[in-house]
Amino acid sequence: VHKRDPDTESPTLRECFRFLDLTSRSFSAVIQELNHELLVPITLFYLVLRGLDTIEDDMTIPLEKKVPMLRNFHETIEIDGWQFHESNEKDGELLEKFDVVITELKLIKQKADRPYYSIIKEMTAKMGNGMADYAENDKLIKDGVQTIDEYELYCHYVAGLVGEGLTRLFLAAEQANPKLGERPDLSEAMAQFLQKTNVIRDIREDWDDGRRWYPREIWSKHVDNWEDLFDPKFEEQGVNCISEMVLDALKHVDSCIFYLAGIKDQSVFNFTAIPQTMAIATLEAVFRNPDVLKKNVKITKGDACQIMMESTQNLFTVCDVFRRYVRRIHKKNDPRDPNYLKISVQCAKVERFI
Ligand code: PS7
Ligand code: MN
Ligand code: MN
Ligand code: MN
Ligand code: MN
Ligand code: MN
Repeated sequence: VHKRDPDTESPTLRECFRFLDLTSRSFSAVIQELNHELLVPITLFYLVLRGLDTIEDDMTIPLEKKVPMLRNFHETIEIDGWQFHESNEKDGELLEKFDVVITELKLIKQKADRPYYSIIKEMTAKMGNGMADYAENDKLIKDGVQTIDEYELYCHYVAGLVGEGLTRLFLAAEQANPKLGERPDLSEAMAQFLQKTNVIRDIREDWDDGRRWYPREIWSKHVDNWEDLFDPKFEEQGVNCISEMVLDALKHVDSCIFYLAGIKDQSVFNFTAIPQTMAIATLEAVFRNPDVLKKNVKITKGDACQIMMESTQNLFTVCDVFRRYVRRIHKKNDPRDPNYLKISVQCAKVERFI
């Protein structure tokens, strides 16, 4: 049962939900199940950031044009009727009809007595500037992300800020424990875990687009040249590199569980828990899997369905999912992997903790 009520929705809002379905592989269903208070603000937050990401991802927009577009996007969302017809990305249609999002944003700015609009605008400004820094950086050194710190800063811009914004929306709606407001590190961990999983899984797709987010500090321990990761001759090194990236992502798991303990509303719990459990299952699917270096690896429909059911109950059932997939990673761990011991210790820690 959707919490939406298409009969009373304005045509522009209905169009926004159509765009949500069109542009979101993983978030559309969980967003549409959100409670009445947060449904529209979070839908609009998603569409604004999806628009921004479509600009970031479009490698056909020259940097001289892309960088100011990213930096100004929080102002652009206030221009009545604004549209963009020059994107070659798969989600380009959203930008072509972006005026409908702007119309609905204006309505929540006026209607809501809560600061939803200003949270969306502030997070958009920060994310756009962060994306622009990395886009420019790439031009200067043309060599991708260097250190783990740099990698985590990028994940902060494109996901940590989403986590901060979402937590502020939940708090403004009084649907999360106010203590979460005093623990920005927990929101950040939730976001780092999702973004790192996305980066690990998308290695091939991103590289085919001419981008790389794995930090040199990690991949250079396994191969001399980035391209070698995709050479079948170096398959074992590639798999070991992915292992080290997975190990790095697993350090956020404990904090994610703490965060979820602070959510009051069931629909917000489902919305925050499902992406996390899908992420741990994705990490298991990519772990020691050479296919990641060739194509996009996905979890099976059956697994996704089971995870969905377990993630819409309570924290105990969510912990069961985490424990199950961490056990599988632990079992798949290979003594020939240079990080064998560290991975084993990290898995054991999570298995005990949760
Ligand atoms: C507002 C729900 C809940 C504390 C578009 C949700 C792309 C992984 O680019 O689409 O296709 O590979 O697979 C989402 C923390 C952000 C982080 C970030 C906004 C959770 C623009 C998700 C979604 C914080 C930058 C989408 C970070 O993956 O990526 C809303 C708490 C957008 C969240 C991007 C990535 C999200 C991402 P792609 P995907
Ligand atoms: Mn992007
Ligand atoms: Mn993207
Ligand atoms: Mn057009
Ligand atoms: Mn990606
Ligand atoms: Mn994707």
